[in-house]
Amino acid sequence: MSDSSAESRRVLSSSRNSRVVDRDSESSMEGAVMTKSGMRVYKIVLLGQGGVGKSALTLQFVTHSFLEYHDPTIEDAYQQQAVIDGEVGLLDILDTAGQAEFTAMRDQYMRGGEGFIICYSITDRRSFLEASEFKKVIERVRNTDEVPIVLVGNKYDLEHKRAVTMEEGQALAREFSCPFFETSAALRHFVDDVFYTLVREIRMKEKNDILALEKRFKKKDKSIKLQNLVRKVFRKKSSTTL
Ligand SMILES: Nc1nc2c(ncn2[C@@H]2O[C@H](COP(=O)(O)OP(=O)(O)O)[C@@H](O)[C@H]2O)c(=O)[nH]1
Ligand SMILES: [Mg+2]
Repeated sequence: MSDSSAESRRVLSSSRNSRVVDRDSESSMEGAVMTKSGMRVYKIVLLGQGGVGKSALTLQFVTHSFLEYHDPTIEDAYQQQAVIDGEVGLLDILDTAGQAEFTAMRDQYMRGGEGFIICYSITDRRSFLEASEFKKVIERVRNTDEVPIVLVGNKYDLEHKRAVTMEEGQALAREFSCPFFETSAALRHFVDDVFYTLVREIRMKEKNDILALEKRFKKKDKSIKLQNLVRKVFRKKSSTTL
């Protein structure tokens, strides 16, 4: 691993209590975490059955290298700065190592995640079916289906072992209402696209949330103005009739 990649691969403790590398440099602003320098932190969680390539995708994105083996039981977080559509952001990526079953710890990081990458392997049908389970877990924990998600069918370089068609992946993504990529962590194909697309989805949701909030306030503002007007008219009427 090169010096620069070692630097960018800022491995965090797998204990959720000491989750952030530079705790002092981050502050929380209404859900959106910012660094002291004003950089937006995007909390991304990778989910999927063991062996589908979550760690390989994460490490390719962060260190630009492909590892033949990564301990499947290791759950780690990494931070990677990226300029996406001209806007800089710090991607805080949690590479999970668990099943879709509910645990208290999973509940905690599912709530903390702003966007999710659900991975399956195109060579493993079971991992494809499992993807739906992970989507259900997100919905259950977040109590909404409006969470930014990207669906990923990894290992597309292993075409000869394909067990899930691209059309099936696309259909599932339509069901999830989310973007879809077939990737190869081994060849570094569409790896950046997955992470960048998820950041775009998070940004889009944020904009929509703000617009909805503004609309609500405007409505409230309008109704207050109307109430005041009615009061004024009523006061005028009652003073003339006296
Ligand atoms: N051919 C190929 N192998 C991959 C790819 N991604 C991961 N692997 C291999 O699949 C195995 C499991 O990958 P890993 O990242 O540990 O899976 P995880 O359990 O989901 O984190 C490892 O042997 C990887 O080298 C890929 O895109 N193509
Ligand atoms: Mg792993």
